[in-house]
Amino acid sequence: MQVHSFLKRSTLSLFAVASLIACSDQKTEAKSASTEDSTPKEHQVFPHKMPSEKPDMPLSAAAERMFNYPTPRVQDNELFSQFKYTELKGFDYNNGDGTVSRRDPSRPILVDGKYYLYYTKRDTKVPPIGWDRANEATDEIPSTDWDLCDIWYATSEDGTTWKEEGIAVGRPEKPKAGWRSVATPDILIWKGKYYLYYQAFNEPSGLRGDWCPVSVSYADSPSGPWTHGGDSVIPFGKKGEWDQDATHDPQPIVYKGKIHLYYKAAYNKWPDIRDKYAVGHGLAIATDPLGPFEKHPLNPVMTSGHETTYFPFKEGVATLAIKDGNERYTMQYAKDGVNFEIASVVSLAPTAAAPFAADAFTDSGDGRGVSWGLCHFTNASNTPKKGYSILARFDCDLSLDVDDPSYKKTGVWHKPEVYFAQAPKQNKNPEGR
Ligand code: AAL
Repeated sequence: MQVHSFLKRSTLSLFAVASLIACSDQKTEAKSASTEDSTPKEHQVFPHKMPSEKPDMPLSAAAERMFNYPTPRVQDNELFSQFKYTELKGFDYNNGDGTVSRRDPSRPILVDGKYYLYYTKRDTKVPPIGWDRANEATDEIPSTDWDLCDIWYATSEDGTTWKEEGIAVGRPEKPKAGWRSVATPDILIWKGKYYLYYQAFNEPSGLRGDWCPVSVSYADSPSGPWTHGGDSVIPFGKKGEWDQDATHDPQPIVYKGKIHLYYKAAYNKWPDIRDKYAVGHGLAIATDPLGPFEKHPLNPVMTSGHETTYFPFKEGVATLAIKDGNERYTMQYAKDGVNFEIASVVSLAPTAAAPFAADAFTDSGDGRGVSWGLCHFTNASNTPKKGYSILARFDCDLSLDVDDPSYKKTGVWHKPEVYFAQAPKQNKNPEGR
């Protein structure tokens, strides 16, 4: 009896243990099946050490975007830089009375150990009266700062002290294109010759908008003499197209064996909605510097930036977008020179930036970037009645060959006066807004 009941108990226990094991096996199986299928993974948290590549885990939109930039940390980003500024020596501005102005510099080029720079120079009897009074402009009274101008050039050994050499391309006689003003040049070196592209005005700027096609002149030497090579080299868009009446800031680089001429047009603007303007940059491509230039079908290729600043970078092209547009104050990069993506956001960026790019025309396929250039300040005067612009130098580290941590710091500290100078209207006019 005892033996029987022992056996019975043992049998029962064995059965119970076996069932427990079977049951727990089933559970394990079920658990592992559900891990593979539907049970949410263990919650992963973004790591403390910055990953060099996008981690394989759910990310917020902002965290996801971090890995779309050249590097997730801005300080490591070759297309991020601070900008530092130096006053130029060698240019006289007539005591700042508004009658002499220099603006819209070309990118400097280095030829036989000397830098050459081309720019808009105005030397008029009186300061500009403003484009809203363009119909009062005369042969001696400029409407805008870039009205009644010529293209001058200067040379330098260090990029800071300049010697003004004289006029490179002056206004031709009426009615040739540019008789009223020639402005905003940039330079191309192509097959041993030099080409200047510039805005050619036949009327005071402001009359029908900032209306000017682009002309070109060429020379065997950077100091000229310059021969007129053609007008309207970038055709205006047809009526109703974004660039129907502006092709500004022409800036050429040599890329993939061809001349890539970037230009800007302000649109959505004239004649009646000046304050609603937008900017776009177009790309026009040619194999002959005198044209024909063919516009890229995806124009505008940039939708931000008041001027054009393009340079070869790695296998593609980099650009700086200044002042205008949703993507203002960004560096952008396009692997194909056409489809630009934001590479970094910058502060205190140079206006009308024209960096020295040693490989702007060499088509190396491995652009090294830039570390200095020229820019302008259009508010050099204390009073708008004597408005004029000055040229200046900026330094930066947007170069693959420079590694200067002082340009990669993220803080730019301005004195309170800089902010208080941007006072709301009522502070300036206590009587009311
Ligand atoms: C500049 C440039 C073009 C415009 C005017 C002079 O900053 O965009 O050159 O026409 O302003």
